[in-house]
Amino acid sequence: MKFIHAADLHLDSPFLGLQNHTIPRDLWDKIRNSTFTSFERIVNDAIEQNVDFVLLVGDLFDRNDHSVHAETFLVQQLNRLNDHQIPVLISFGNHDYFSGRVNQLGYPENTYVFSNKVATTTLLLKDGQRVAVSGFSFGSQWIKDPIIQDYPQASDADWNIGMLHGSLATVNSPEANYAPFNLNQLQEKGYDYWALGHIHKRQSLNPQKTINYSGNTQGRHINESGEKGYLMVEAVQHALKPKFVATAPIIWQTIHIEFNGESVGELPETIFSHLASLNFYKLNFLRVVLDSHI
Ligand SMILES: [Mn+2]
Repeated sequence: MKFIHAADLHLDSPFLGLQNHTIPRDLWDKIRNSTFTSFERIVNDAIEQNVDFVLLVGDLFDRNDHSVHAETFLVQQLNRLNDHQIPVLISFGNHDYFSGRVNQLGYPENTYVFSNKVATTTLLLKDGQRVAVSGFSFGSQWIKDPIIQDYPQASDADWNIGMLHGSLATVNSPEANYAPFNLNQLQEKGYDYWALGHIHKRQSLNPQKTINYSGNTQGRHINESGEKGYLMVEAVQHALKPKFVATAPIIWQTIHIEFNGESVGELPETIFSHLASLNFYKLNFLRVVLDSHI
């Protein structure tokens, strides 16, 4: 059994921070397409690797008023997965909260969208195994209630998975607005895997790496640095093991360069020779910080 855990696609993100810069048209097109490109690569991998299902854990869209472009694109990609009979489970998050009727979305039949109440859907895999997936969609921008309490205990399915867009939170922190939970509450459910969304930095919350944020699929500014993509989660005996796969076409990162008494005129050479030595293999947006050791 293997599946894709992705979250925070933020399709059609406007990259507002770059809007006031003079950027050549073809480069700007690459930037504006990057959230789409990353997701298309995820779907390519799902098909090539013949995964059992795909989980999309919230913030598929950057804004609640989904652009026509983003909505059309999502349907196209869901249709590609539908053509290969790969189920897709979607729970909307705080950026794309949804309180309408899920059957009005017009998604293909492989796609299951969680409503605003916690529910469990059971997938029957080709090898006969049953996978119970529990989740919910945000119905408004903020959810202060600890909705984790509504998740059921693990069932007798072969695998139990939770999808949850939200954050670890202490009471009264700003993050308490996003379906707050604590680690114990997740662990007490007895699930084999928690697919989390909302936090854009990829991370595991437990040493077994079965409670994970996949991070977003394309960084949108310098504070969302490094490789971005999805987690390929695979069954190894009776444990689920995640492996990160990079799909973002653009990487943001901060580079520190030391300078040692060069004149201003010599600095460009110091900077460019350092950057050349890094052998970039994809498009990088860099913040260069000069560190003085004088
Ligand atoms: Mn997000």
